Order: sequence, then C-alpha cells, then structure tokens
Amino acid sequence: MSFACGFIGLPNSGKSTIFNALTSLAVPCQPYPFCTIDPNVGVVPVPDRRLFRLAGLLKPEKVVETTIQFADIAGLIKDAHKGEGLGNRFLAHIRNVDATAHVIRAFTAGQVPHVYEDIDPARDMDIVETEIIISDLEIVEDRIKKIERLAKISKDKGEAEMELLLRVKGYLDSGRFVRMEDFDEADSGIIRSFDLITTKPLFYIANVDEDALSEVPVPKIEDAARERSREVVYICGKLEQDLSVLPEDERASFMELYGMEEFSIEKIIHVGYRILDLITFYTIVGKVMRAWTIPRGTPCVRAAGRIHPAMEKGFNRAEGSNIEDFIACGSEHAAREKGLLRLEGKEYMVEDGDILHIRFNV
Ligand SMILES: Nc1nc2c(ncn2[C@@H]2O[C@H](COP(=O)(O)OP(=O)(O)OP(=O)(O)O)[C@@H](O)[C@H]2O)c(=O)[nH]1
Ligand SMILES: [Mg+2]
Repeated sequence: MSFACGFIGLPNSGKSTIFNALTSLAVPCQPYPFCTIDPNVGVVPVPDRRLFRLAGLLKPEKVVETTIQFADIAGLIKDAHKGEGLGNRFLAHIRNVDATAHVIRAFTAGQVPHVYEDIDPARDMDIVETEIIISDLEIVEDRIKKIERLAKISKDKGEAEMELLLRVKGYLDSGRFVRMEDFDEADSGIIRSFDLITTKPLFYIANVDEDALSEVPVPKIEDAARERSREVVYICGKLEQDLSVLPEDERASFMELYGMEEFSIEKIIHVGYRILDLITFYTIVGKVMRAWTIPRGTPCVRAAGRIHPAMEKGFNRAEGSNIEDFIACGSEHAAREKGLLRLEGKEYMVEDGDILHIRFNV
C-alpha cells in the first residue's frame, strides 16, 4: 500500500463524485481490478509512467503497481460537533489515513445548492477545518480526563503522556493543526497513537467548473491555500466522472479537448508523495515487475523488508540501477556493460527510481 487519503469537505462539494471517478478509473495501460474494502473505501493502482515504459521494454508477464487508498465520508457543516448535519462521528473512518484531502466547492452549477449559498473557498476551509480541530480536541480532552482518573488509583501518573497531550491541546485550543515538526521521533510516535486528523498533512482539491479548468490556478483559492501553507490540486469532478466511463482509447482525445495533461489521480499522487516525502522503487523478480512505495531515507535493508520479511532478515546486498538509465540503455545487459549497475549494502538509502535486485540468504 502506498498511502491512504481521506476526503473531507462540505456536503455537495463533490467528494463522492471525485471518489467514484478516481476509484473506477482504470490505469492507462491495462484494466486493474480495484478492491472495495467498504462502500466508501477504494484501493486503486497508481498509474506510473516509468513503470509502464519499463514494462514496454522488458515485457514481463505481470506488472504490479503500487496502490493508493481513498476514503470518502459524509460532509461536515458548521457545528457538526454539536450534531448539526450528520454530526462528526464518521470522522472515525478517516483517523488512520496518511493525508487528508479537503475538497473545496469551486464549481458554480446552480442546480447543485451550496450549503452556504455562495462560492467562498476561504470560508469553507475555515468551517470544515474548525470542525476537524474541535473533533480532535474532544479526543485529546477525553484522554486527559482518563489519565487524571487513572492517576488517582495507580502509581503510574502518566506524566509524560499528559505533558504531550497538553502540548497538542495548545495547538488545537488556538485553532491550529498540530505541527509535527515540533516533536522528536519518540514523542511523534506517541502522538500518532492518538489518531488525530490534525497531525496529518492536508491538501486541497479544488473542484472547479469544467470551463474553468483552463483558467487554473484560481487566485482566490491559491491565496487562501498559501495563507494556510497548503497545496492545491485542481480537478473538475464532473469531467473526471465522464472520463472514467469512457473507453480507454477515447480518453486521450477527451483529455486533449479539455487541456488535461494528466489524470487527476496522477496530480493527487504527486502532491501526496511530495507532502509525505514518499518515493517509489522497483523490483523485477522472475516474471513479475513491481513498484513499491517507501518514505525517502529508508535504508536498503528495510526496503527489502517491505518486499518480504525474509529478505530483510537474510539481507546480503542489493544490485541497483536507476530506472531512467535502464530504460535509456534498453536492456539489463547494456546497463551492465555501461557500468550502471551498482552494488549496495544494508545502509544504502534507497533513491526514487531505483530498480533493486535484493540478494539474501534464507
Ligand atoms: N457541475 C458540476 N457538478 C458537480 C461537480 N462535482 C460534483 N457535482 C455535483 O454535485 C452534487 C454533489 O456531489 P457529491 O459528489 O455527491 O458531493 P459530496 O461532497 O459527496 O456530498 P455529501 O456526500 O453530501 O457530503 C452531485 O449532483 C454532483 O453531480 C462538478 O465538478 N461540476
Ligand atoms: Mg458524498
């Protein structure tokens, strides 16, 4: 699994439309069955142009992309924490994602009412994110109360955890997301166990009108996002939906017509990988070519463990090459001749685009 992304946003912002389009859109090269874990959770293969180029060259029997998981939940409105709309309980379904995509209503379509009547991205950002902050605050406060109760009856006063909870509460009380960079690794691990949404990176998906797609970026949205130090991906949910039901051979001309250079899922992947600092490496084992996602800065031995625990345990060394170099050479033989295959040890930090052949003892 590469990463999991949860959708939040106002009702009628287009979350389900985008979710449906993304999870039913087959990859450009071949159809791939995505599995639905739950009605609102979908796992989709990541379209990876480098992988497809390599596959075109080596023609393996099987190509396995890395995957991305999307979770779509009901819309939030102001005072959802007090039970307005559908309340905020369903946020529990996205507490374990890696990043949150806040879908912003930027399309006008008169027949689809906006819960707050006019298009105002900054206001909508504040309303929804305030509800997220309050929901996390409820969790932190419950935890604080629990520790206080336990402290009365047990020797363990939970002081270390309490101190962390109070620090986290400080951000939320002042209406901010939690800045994880301010915590060391050990504390971050404990904070992560609280399953707070405000500790995860958030980016915006601006759902724009189809004729506005050629006019992006939209200054009003860019400014609001910049003020909040967040990135924006522009998508037209409606177009995306039309695209997802087209036969594969018609997609390219449809995309050209609307000036779409890449699939929306690719835009989301780029932003997601950048904000989470993820990279992709590749393996070719027997007849199977495969892409893997890992955090940047992962040593080779741990990357091997992603493939199989036995490979980590018995790691010997890895033969590595860069996928672009490999493609440029045309074959493994030519890459070897040119001295582009290198031997790497346990501690080698895997780089984006590495093709790794792990040697291990069983
Ligand atoms: N014109 C236009 N309509 C859209 C677009 N995206 C979604 N819609 C329409 O907006 C309506 C609401 O879309 P949904 O995807 O159900 O919105 P949602 O955010 O999932 O809403 P909730 O589930 O109620 O929170 C539907 O009628 C969609 O067809 C778009 O890009 N353009
Ligand atoms: Mg919906």
